[in-house]
Amino acid sequence: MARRRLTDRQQERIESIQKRRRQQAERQTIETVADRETQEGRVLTRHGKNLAVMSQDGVLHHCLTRQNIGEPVCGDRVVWQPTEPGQGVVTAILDRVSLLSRPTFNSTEKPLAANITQLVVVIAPEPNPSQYLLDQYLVAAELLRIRALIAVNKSDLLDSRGLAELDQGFGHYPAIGYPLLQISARFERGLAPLIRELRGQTTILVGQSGVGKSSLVNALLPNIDILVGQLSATSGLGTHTTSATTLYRLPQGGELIDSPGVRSFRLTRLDKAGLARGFKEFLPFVGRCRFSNCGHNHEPGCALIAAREQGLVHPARFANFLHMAQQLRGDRG
Ligand SMILES: Nc1nc2c(ncn2[C@@H]2O[C@H](COP(=O)(O)OP(=O)(O)O)[C@@H](O)[C@H]2O)c(=O)[nH]1
Ligand SMILES: [Mg+2]
Ligand SMILES: [Zn+2]
Repeated sequence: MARRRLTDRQQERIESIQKRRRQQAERQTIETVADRETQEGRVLTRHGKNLAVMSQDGVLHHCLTRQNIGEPVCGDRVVWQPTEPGQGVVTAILDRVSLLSRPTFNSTEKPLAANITQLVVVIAPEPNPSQYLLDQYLVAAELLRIRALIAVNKSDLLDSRGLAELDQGFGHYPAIGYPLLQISARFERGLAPLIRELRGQTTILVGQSGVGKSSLVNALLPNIDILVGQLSATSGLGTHTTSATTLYRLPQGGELIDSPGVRSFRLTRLDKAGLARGFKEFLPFVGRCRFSNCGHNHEPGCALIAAREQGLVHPARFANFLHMAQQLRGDRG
């Protein structure tokens, strides 16, 4: 027993010495470049402390981060300094237009991707699409203040009955401001309008498992294997797996962030008023109820109920709002 414990302690000591040496080496690289000229770059992906940063001339660099500047994530625009060929140190994170986080077990949020400007919610006739899940994604987009559109994949499976069902369930979204594009990733059909919408944007794909997100990424990025290979080859990133959130530049313009982590993200802490802001067609009616603390359930003088009755708010959207509000209350209780 005594010998065993000693061995463990020795092991710990060795590890701590190694760790200190590693940290020292990192500090030295970081400090000796203080006089090098800085440049801007884009974080394409991260593997622990290792970043793949693309310089403005399109070359990949393996970078570490100077301490106390925060945690750069995929999509960040950063200031960095070269150290040796292909390597550098990130010295600052530039202002983010948006930050997508995912909740963790200890109720903190882990930043996943920065500077996303657009969410594409992928639905398909199979698996059966859920309006509720779609509305959750759309609320998330509104709260992040980013654009959102809906891509109906597997349109090759839609017969006239399927088309009628699609229109019945989802035909009201374009009027709210969410374009509905019919595509087929498998047969590469209908992609041109989507590709146009992706230009000039940094887009992330979300949606239920099985709707065809991976197929769509592959259709939009025919050279993805080469890109992943280049990222893996970027020194220090090790074997880059597709499980890491990664930014790809689309050949026709725009950027696509592929992140398994957000494919099923849910809304976190939020109150009812915040939730109402996530339903953007509600805006003209919010704050116009007779009672300032109106629950929009059956109160007299409720402006939202009136809007629904006048056909200004779709009943399904209103029902989903009330149901989501109930879930929020449930979380708190
Ligand atoms: N019929 C049809 N099937 C598709 C299409 N796109 C993807 N699929 C199939 O749907 C299944 C799930 O696709 P996948 O890309 O893995 O979905 P993900 O879970 O959202 O990434 C696979 O069997 C695909 O071949 C499409 O446009 N049409
Ligand atoms: Mg997939
Ligand atoms: Zn009300």
